[in-house]
Amino acid sequence: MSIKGIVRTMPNGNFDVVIVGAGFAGLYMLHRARGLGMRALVIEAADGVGGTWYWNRYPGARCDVESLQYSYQFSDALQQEWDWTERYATQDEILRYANHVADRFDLRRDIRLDTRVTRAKFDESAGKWTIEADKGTTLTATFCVMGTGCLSTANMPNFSGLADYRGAVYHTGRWPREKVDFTGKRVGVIGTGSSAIQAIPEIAREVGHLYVFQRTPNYTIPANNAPLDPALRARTKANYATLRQEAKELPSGVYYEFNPKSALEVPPEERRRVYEARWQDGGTTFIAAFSDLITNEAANETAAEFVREKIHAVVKDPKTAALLSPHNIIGCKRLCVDTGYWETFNRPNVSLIDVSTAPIERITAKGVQTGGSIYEVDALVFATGFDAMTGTLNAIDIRGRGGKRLRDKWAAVPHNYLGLTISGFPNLFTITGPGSPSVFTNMIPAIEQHVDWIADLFAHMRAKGFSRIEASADAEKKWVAHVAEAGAPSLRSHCDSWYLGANIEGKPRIFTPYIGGVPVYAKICEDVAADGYRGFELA
Ligand code: N01
Repeated sequence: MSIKGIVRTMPNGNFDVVIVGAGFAGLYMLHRARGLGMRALVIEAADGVGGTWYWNRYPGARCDVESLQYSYQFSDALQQEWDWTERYATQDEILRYANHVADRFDLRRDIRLDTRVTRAKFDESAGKWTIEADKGTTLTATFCVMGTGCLSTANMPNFSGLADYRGAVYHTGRWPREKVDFTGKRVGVIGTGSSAIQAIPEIAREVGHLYVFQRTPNYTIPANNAPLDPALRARTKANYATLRQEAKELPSGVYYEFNPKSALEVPPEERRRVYEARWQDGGTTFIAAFSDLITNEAANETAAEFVREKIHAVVKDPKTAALLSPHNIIGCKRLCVDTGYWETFNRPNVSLIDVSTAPIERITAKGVQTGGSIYEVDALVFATGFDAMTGTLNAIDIRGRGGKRLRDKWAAVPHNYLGLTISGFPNLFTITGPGSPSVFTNMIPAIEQHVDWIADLFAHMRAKGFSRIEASADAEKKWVAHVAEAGAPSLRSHCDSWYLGANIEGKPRIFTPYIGGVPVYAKICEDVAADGYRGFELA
């Protein structure tokens, strides 16, 4: 039966496609599905749209991709009418943008909020997915698309005694809607990743005293954020088509200047000049200062040393500066971007507590116990990251053919084909899923590429009268091997980070995202489609 046929005969509760998540992936997938005349519904756990930008409303939250690039490009009218106000957009502005998109394209009537999907099961005889959510919701759909995000399941370390703690507890990735008032309070922040590095300077300004519990020091580059120059905004808008195309031709999918030279082929003075220029310019472009910073350890060390010197130049207390200085690979973990992070440690109301050798032992009723001391705090902020890439999908009880659970299939390796589909799970799609470039690129264009590929597939299936598609086991096996092979030369695949699941106890260490670059990946996806959806079985 064609998709069109299914639409006509569908009773209530049956859909052509159910989309999980109303972040940027879910919103655009709904728009495209509707454009194909499909009956589509988005289910979202939050009580608003925006996905990651709905949940991560901690103080100082901003995107580390420049606002002029971190936006949809599917509608030129949309990109022309929206005016970003700063170089790096705040969480609040991005959330307003997501809401604007939902209204502008009249998406809300097909989004069910405040409903968490708990189970999705493929019914082989009907060839449909049954999707269950809390509050007794059960839906059926020919296709199920997961737009659940790469960083959406908060990681809460299981500290003993946490239940006895009498203060307030927050996680940066689950920040409350109402303003949290830390004025004059004693606050502890656990973690020094991207979220903490953005939140710490903001929280420090408000509190009586801030304790930062650091297990691993991190690299961060100043954002040099500023109001957006209206002339730059106008110029970008006038040239959007060209700029977007240029970005698609770069491995990272973000247009910034790449230096083709090795860090080791230039004299030290030139190296320093290049690093200084990137430091002054600000942001993650620092890691593109030379071509081999994430492939050659000696080259990487030159960049790492430059940042350590900067830390020592800014942080007045040499002991604190030494403690803040990382000695691992720069760019192994995603490079952080900050506003006033190192300077914050010169404040008299901020203490850095090293928990690398003496880990947090327990949380007591009054605070944090480590190294034989108890740090009494009125509030605790967990900036402890996420069970990335697979955590949210594994939290849903997803069952494919023969009742096989996805969580079991992925127990050792998150097997997938193109990061989009999974053998044994027909008609199921994962937008920016494990095995796709996702977090190594600009997320919104990465989402658009996946959604467009899925929508084109739906159109193809309708044209050919297919209603079922499944990745073959062989194609999947080859893709997983290719993802591993592409990752091998990168220093990122050998050091501890959430890219490998190293931040979650007991999680298998697999380098999950595809690091082969946007142009290579997009070409593979295009070729697969042009080749009659090579590697898939269509019925
Ligand atoms: O999480 P993280 P995040 N005891 O996993 C520490 C994106 N993002 O939310 O390194 C003590 O990076 C942990 O220590 P260690 C971005 O892609 C983007 O900050 O494991 N500490 C680490 O310091 C980013 O990479 C933006 O030793 C513990 C911290 O918690 C990703 O989200 C902004 C601990 C977790 O850092 C995740 O960033 C924010 C324990 N038991 C986030 N457990 C922008 O766009 C964990 N930690 C700018």
